[in-house]
Amino acid sequence: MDRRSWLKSAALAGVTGGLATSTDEALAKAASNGPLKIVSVKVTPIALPDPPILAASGCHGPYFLRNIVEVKTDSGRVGIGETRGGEERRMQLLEAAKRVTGQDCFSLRATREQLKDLDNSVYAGIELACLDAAGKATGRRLCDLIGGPVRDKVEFAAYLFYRYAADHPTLLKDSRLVDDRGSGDKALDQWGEVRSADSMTDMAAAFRKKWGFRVLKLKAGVLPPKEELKTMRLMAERFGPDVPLRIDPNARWTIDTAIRGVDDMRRHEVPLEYYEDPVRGQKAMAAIRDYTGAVMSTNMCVTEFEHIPDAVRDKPIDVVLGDHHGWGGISAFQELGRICEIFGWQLSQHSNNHAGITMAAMIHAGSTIPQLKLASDTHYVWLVEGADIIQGANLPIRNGFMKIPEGPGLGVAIDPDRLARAHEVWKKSGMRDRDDQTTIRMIQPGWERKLL
Ligand code: GKR
Ligand code: MG
Repeated sequence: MDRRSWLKSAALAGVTGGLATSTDEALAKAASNGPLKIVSVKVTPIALPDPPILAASGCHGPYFLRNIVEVKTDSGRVGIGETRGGEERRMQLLEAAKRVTGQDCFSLRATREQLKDLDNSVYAGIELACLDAAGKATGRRLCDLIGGPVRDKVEFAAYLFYRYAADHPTLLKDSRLVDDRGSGDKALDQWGEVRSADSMTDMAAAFRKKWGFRVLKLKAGVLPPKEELKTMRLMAERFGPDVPLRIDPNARWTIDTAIRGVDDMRRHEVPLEYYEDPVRGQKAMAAIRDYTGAVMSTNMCVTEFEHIPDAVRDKPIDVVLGDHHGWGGISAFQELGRICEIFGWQLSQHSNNHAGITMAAMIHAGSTIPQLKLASDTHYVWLVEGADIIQGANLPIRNGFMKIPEGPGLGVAIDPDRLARAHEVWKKSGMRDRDDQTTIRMIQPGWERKLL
């Protein structure tokens, strides 16, 4: 066989071992393309429907805000990313877009340096879109590009919020509301009002039935602490010792309440997995930890690398809830895993409201971090079916786990019509920043974030 015919047959058979795969072809194509240069970055602010869930900050408004990033490359491939919403961040993303145009999607260390004066979540959105583009160019999943998975599915916890009914009459009059939700069958969702220990325990049972969650996290700092502790008690009684419980008052409790909280949960044998930010600041957290011996976790007092030296000295925590948006990208979240291991901290994953792109990113990231042994948080259960901006149905949660999406890059794609709709809602609603206080004051005039 002459050289020319051999090359032809080798190409047909696939030079790596007999079988031509689409991955081989994609790799060969990508290699011949050279660097994956960014030619433009599009930033689309969106607003997605949010039910009136309650937290220490008040009540969620009719929509939550996100920024969607699309990185177009010289290969014609577009990488997608999602990051935190809000005007300041959007402006910073536009600045980042200028700076990274002309960069190589694979040169992420350099890009991180270039954006380090901006909010961490800005780099996180750009990094994600570059990784997605790189995955598409090489035919590999995003998790494969960042070290490869150590697990093929990631566990999530039920994220339980007290709440008003989606068709609360006052909230339906909110002038920011621009979709056709109404009452009864037309309500955004059918969970109804959940503002007591009994109704929360029932909702927790329904969450377990629907999504199979093993671990339950109660968002506290909302009702009088007595009622929230009663909720923990009732959930412990209903689900037994094998269902770990978490409680997160988002620093709205006094030191005294937090200490009494531990006593109460111990007395009633609540299987508390960790006590998340009952009080504000490392010193106060350290005092509770020292006095009660409770396992303490945070997404409030250790939220960036600069907070770690003080935390090592003062010992406020046992668990860090990492978040690739807040810590500065998936690479930073992976680095955090290593640091946690060094200091004997456990790692969990924090969530704010998000769409399917972030959901996919959280699964890819979580799959690659060996230290992430605790179930992650996600608000995704609150995103009603059909509202997401990705193609197809919401990503499935089965038995509390989410599988790594298949396909190159993130494994999810934007639905252009849904993205346009969400952007239109952003425009018309006029919402530009999260403001839970305004919403709660519609129902509870004069509401203040007082310590409980
Ligand atoms: O969505 O209201 C909320 C949460 O309270 C969120 O803002 C927190 O950042 O989920 C977060 C937490 O664990 O503290
Ligand atoms: Mg928290």
